[in-house]
Amino acid sequence: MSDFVQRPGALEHTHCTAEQYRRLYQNSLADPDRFWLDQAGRLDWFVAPRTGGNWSYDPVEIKWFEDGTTNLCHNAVDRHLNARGDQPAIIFEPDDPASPSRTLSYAQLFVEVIQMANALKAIGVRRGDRVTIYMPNIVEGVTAMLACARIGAIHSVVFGGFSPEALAGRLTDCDSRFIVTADQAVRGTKPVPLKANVDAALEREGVNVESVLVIRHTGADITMAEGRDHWFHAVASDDDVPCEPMAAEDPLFILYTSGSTGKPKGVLHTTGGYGVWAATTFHYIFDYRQGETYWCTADIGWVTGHSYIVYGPLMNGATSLVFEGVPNHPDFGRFWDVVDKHQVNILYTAPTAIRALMREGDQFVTSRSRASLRLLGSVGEPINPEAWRWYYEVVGESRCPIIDTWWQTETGGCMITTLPGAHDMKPGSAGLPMFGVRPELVDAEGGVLEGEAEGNLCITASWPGQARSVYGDHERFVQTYFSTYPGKYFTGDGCRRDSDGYYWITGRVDDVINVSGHRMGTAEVESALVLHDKVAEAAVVGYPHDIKGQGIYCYVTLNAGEDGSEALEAELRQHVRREIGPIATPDRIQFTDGLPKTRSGKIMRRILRKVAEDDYGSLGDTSTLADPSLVERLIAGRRDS
Ligand code: 6R9
Repeated sequence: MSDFVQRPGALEHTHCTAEQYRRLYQNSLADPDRFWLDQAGRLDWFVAPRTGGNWSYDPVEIKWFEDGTTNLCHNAVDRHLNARGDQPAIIFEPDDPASPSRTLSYAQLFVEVIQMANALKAIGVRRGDRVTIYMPNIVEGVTAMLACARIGAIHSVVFGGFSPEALAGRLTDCDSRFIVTADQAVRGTKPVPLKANVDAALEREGVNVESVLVIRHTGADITMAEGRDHWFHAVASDDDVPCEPMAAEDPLFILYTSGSTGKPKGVLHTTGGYGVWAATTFHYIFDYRQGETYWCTADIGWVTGHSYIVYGPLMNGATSLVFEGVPNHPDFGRFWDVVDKHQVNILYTAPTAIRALMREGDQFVTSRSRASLRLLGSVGEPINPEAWRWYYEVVGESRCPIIDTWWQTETGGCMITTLPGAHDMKPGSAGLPMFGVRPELVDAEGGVLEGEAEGNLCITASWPGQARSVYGDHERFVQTYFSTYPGKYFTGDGCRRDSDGYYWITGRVDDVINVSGHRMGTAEVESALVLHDKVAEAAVVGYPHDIKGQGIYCYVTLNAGEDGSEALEAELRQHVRREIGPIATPDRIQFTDGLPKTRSGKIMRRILRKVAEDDYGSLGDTSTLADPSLVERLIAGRRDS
């Protein structure tokens, strides 16, 4: 097919040819239990599992390897001590390029994980407790996750860019009594007052935190509450802390993510299946070779950081680079400086970063060597072919394969991607299903579409890395993912399959928007807006944005007597940042005297999306609107704004 970009010939996959992929994929569908029990051999187990999958989508109950016991901290750290104790496990590159970077061998990582585990125990954490990690992207964030896994506590990492309000919601939802945080974060020289945010969150009603563990990172002045707050360095010790034997289905972590309705959901992942999925996908998809340096630019606050900064690479004994900074500080060449400085071989980043760097011109890239790069990855949102080509030709000089990995917080790890050096690529297409993944395209009525088709993407059989539930609300899990198309997991994404069987993700088909690779429920932004005392009603939609992929477009109606001024617009922007965090800052706010509703009062978002997109030719049927004349006023308002 003409749209193929052939894999660069010199870089054959070391473990898997296209033919082997076909065979393994077929095996994984023909006998999933046998296939996954084989793959489970990638991990050390206290008790090796003899059962593969035991799952049902109706009723929804998902288990993998249920008779096995293991510990993922052991698999990520301890098991490497004999064979590669002196090899680098983590390279830390700080925000400020003038500050020294740090390299931790597996032996040193072990020591720091033990210290963190002792600190957690000292502040009262026990097996099964939820521990909220609200940290910069630094080594201690990683060791906090691993220390939780070690002692059998459940980590809930909350991205350091979230507001006190958002943090409080995530603390109460899982009744977390412990927080690990730092005095401050810095991103591109901008300080983020993490500890002060924690203090503010703890004032909120319903928050029930006993102890806060504080890492001294920038040395900023902070207040410590006697009896509640503990400096890490004051309570850490080197006492031996053994790895708790965890049943495969014991929870490993909760990670909050946005859906189309209501507040964020605590997606729950368990130990054995998630571990096998993260280890296996990392092995095949990144084709890691011993001695290489691998860099995933995500933050540990997102699932990509969980699976592909921490668990996947470390379980494979890789060297994983942890970057605290941002792509544009001190200038737009920072990524390539880091690549050269640490001789990075594998780079995994997001389309939003690629587009932002592309816009600044090639000289930031070509002025750096990048000779070490061997493989490039993309994740988080659809990558437009133009950005793909730039990544491929300019960054990778047409010698590095690109993997465009489609997956979700709920899937635990990559689900659709080409294998580097094994498959030809198509710019804009994620590619082929991973082992064990059965994608299906369905139409709006649930009819299954065969062959070349476009529809809603479902997965029809469970895989080990699948989320098990929504923490504390299994019914919500069932409703959200298994009720639209009974008997199938519905991803929320639209997708096309071409005549070569390649999958092209077209984006969310629900009320989730993807802003710079961050998932956001439009309902979350709406709830934040209506909390403002001048706002009567709000409707939020996504619209195409050059850099962010999607921008946040807000339609706002005001209470009687209020006027939509520029000052109020700025105030509402600030208000949303305060309520959720900077990632939710509205790009455009349009004041309107009404929202387009049907006579039964349902907001017709289709119309709002079209107006936000500046696309008036295809507004569709507006006759069912209670006030059809409103559409003209919305369009006029869009043009004025
Ligand atoms: C890993 C992660 C999940 C949503 C997902 C989809 C979008 C992620 C993508 C992609 C097209 C890719 N998405 N990777 N779309 N191509 N390679 O991002 O998880 O934060 O839960 O977001 O992101 O829309 O449904 P999460």
